[in-house]
Order: sequence, then C-alpha cells, then structure tokens
Amino acid sequence: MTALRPVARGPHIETPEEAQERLRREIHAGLRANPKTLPPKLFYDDTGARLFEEITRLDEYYVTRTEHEIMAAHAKEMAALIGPNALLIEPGSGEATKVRMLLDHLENPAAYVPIDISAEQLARVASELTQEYPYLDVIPLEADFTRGLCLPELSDSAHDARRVAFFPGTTIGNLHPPQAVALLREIARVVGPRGGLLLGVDLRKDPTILHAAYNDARGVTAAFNKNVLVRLNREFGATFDIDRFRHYAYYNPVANRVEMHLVSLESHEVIADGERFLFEQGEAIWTASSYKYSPAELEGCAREAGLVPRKRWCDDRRWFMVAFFEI
Ligand code: AVI
Repeated sequence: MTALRPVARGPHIETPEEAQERLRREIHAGLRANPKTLPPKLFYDDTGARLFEEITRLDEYYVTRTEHEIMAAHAKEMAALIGPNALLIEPGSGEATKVRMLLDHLENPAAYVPIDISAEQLARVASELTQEYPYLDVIPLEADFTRGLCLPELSDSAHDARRVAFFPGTTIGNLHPPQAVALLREIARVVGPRGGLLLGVDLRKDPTILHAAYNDARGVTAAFNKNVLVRLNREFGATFDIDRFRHYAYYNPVANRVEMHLVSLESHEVIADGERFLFEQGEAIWTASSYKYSPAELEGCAREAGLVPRKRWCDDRRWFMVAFFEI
C-alpha cells in the first residue's frame, strides 16, 4: 500500500481570518453594485453544502445523475484516452466521487492530485482513496484553484508523466464565459504540452427542464439560495429578514444561463457590514449564474484556451456532455 501523504499547502492559502476579511470586502462591494450581487462562494457553508447534496438527488435536478450515467457508460473509453501512467489532477475535488469511476479503469496512474480548499476533507478523502486503491499515490493539495492552479512537489516519475485534469460537475458553468476561458487556459498551462482535460458540462435544452431544475417543488434550491442571507446574518452581523425575499431563478435563453436571484418583496432597509442598504420592492440580489453550453460553443471556448477537442460523450437526450481535450 502506498504511504499516506500529508496534505500539501499551495500558494495563496489564507488564514481563516484573511479569507473572511476578503469575503467581507466582496460582499460589501457586491451589495453596493447595481444590480446588487453576492459572491457564489457564500453558498457553501455546512448548511449550503448539505443542501447542495440534497439538490443533486432531486428528481428535477437531472445534472448530477446524467453526468454519472455518462461516466458509468464510458469511463473505460475515457481512461483509455487518458492512457497509462498519467498524472490525474482534479481541481475542486470535494468528495472525489466521480473520479473513482476513472480510477477503476486507469492503467497504472502515476498519481492522483486532488485540489481543494478544505484540508480536512482532503485528508479524509486521500485516506479513503489510499485504502480503496492501495497502489495509487494520492498527493492532496490544499489550494484555491480559482486564484490560479498549481501542483504540489512531485517525484521525478510523477513530474514527467502525462498530466490530465478532471473537471466534472459543470462547475465551469458557474463562471461567466471570459472567466471560464481563463480557467481553461490555466488548466492548459498546468497540464502542459502532452496534457489533457476531461470536462463535464451542462448543455442547452428545453427551458422548462432548466426552469424545473432550479425551482424544485420541495423548495430545496430556494432554501439553498436563501441560506446565503442566513449566513450573512450569522457571520457578518447583517439584518436580513429572510421572509422579505423570494428565491427567483429563471433561464435566460439569450445569455444562455440560469440566473438565481433573491428578490425583495417590499421596500426596506438592511444593515450589513455596518452600512445601510436600501432594497426597493422587486429589487434583486443576483446570487448565481449557471451557463448552459452547446457542444460547439464549449469546444470554441476550449480552443480559445489552447485545448483541442478529441472526443465527446452525451446522454441519449443530449442534456449533458463529458468531453476530452488535448493540448
Ligand atoms: C455547482 N453547480 C454546478 C450547480 C449548478 O447547477 O449550477 C449549483 C446549483 N445551484 C442551484 N442548483 C445547483
């Protein structure tokens, strides 16, 4: 069995106080902006992470299930394209659920590098993976990939291996397209000349399907959205009255994105970060976007970032795509 490695720390890792201070500044700037916005990372405190888990199991939220189906059906072919002795890198690895489908088929991977901001989760996941795949060298890296991608120190053989990034879950869709291209460019830089990328992305479809996915009947997505205000009250001493806001999500077919908003139901004032913010009746706080791509458009973004499309896999309904790119 390969020895369990400690979690390496990447650059830009802030102390909890520094991270909270940066978030406070982003919140303040967002509430002063027109339209008002809040940073999407506010979603993922413990309650938000639990609610998102629940979202992934909702009947209406086809996203996670469909990507899983595609991976289950084609993981063998995906692993063959990645090839033997590859160094597999996963930015935002979380629970590293989907990568197991690849690991089940990969031939003699040089190492697996999960990258996440939660050192605790990384240590737990690395330990689980080392038990499940005793031959696998797991090199966990604590880093915020949204602030630049990097790699931990690697042995010579892992360093020289072909590098392939795995970025599932349509996380790329939560970035505005110029930021998405910038991230793809960053991935291309890190995987280097012989590198590859396996990317999962949600596709454009009947807007009523999209509408339902972000407006589930049980109100889990509404609770997920409103939890942002609960968090602002708890962590930043804000005075949001949650009942004065309505979860409002819709698909904008011109901008090709689902937009999530919290709309003020009446005119009122809120104190946040020591400042008064006036909300008009009907005024929105824009909390998230989830872009939906056509295969050609996504591949165009990848090309712009220096990644060449090699193969794509879709479900029968063409609702979701997993695609492989090479430099
Ligand atoms: C994490 N991300 C891909 C989800 C999405 O579908 O954009 C976040 C989400 N927000 C509401 N439902 C799901």
